[in-house]
Amino acid sequence: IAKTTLYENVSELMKMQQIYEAGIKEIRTKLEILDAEFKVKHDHNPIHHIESRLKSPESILKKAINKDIPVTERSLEENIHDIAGIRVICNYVDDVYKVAQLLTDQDDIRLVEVKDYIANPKESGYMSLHLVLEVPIFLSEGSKPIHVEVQLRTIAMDFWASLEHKLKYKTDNNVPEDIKEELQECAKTISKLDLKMQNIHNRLNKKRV
Ligand code: 0O2
Repeated sequence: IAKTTLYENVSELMKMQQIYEAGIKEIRTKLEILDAEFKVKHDHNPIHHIESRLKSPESILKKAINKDIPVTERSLEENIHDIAGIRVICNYVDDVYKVAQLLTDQDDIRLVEVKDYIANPKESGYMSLHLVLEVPIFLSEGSKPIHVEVQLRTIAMDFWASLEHKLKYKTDNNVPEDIKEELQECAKTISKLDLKMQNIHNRLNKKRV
């Protein structure tokens, strides 16, 4: 892209960012309300913590160029689903699915896409539940539906993903084959650990009832 066009695109993208920031706030508030309600009803917080990030104009453009997506507002909005990204770190595996269900059941949310990398982990070993949600943002000129990507995972899955991400970055994405295999093994161990912790939680909960 020519330098001037690039500049115009970046300033257009910066305007879009304010709307996507609003999308993050909407979903974050919904999650916080669900978590608080769950605590009162079931004496358990399903969410450990929430992280969010807005994709920078530079990364949006980079992704658009890599994927051959035309750099227009409409096409970026239709094809890049993770401009607004929220990561929900849950305590237990069941919490991941419960929070996803309660969120997608809400009247103003439309589920656009689900990728269940917990049921079907990625080749790397990566596990998370990815949702693309459509949520309306109410602006002065009316409402505008936007996409927000929500990644839900347990603390254990997050521990693996964060470290693996850093390791990949350190090696410029050229992780040696034997280390890749070890990382896959670690992911399997983590998955077993998650199920064990879930089981302990369920047994203790039953005892209290
Ligand atoms: P960042 O910095 O986290 O945003 P696309 O999103 O269109 O590029 P795809 O295949 O549709 O590609 O998306 P996918 O794989 O469903 O989800 C992509 C995001 O999931 C990544 O975002 C990571 O956050 C996470 N992810 C996917 N695979 C792995 C993995 O093997 N290891 C780790 N640690 N994270 C993974 P970005 O944009 O790559 O990065």
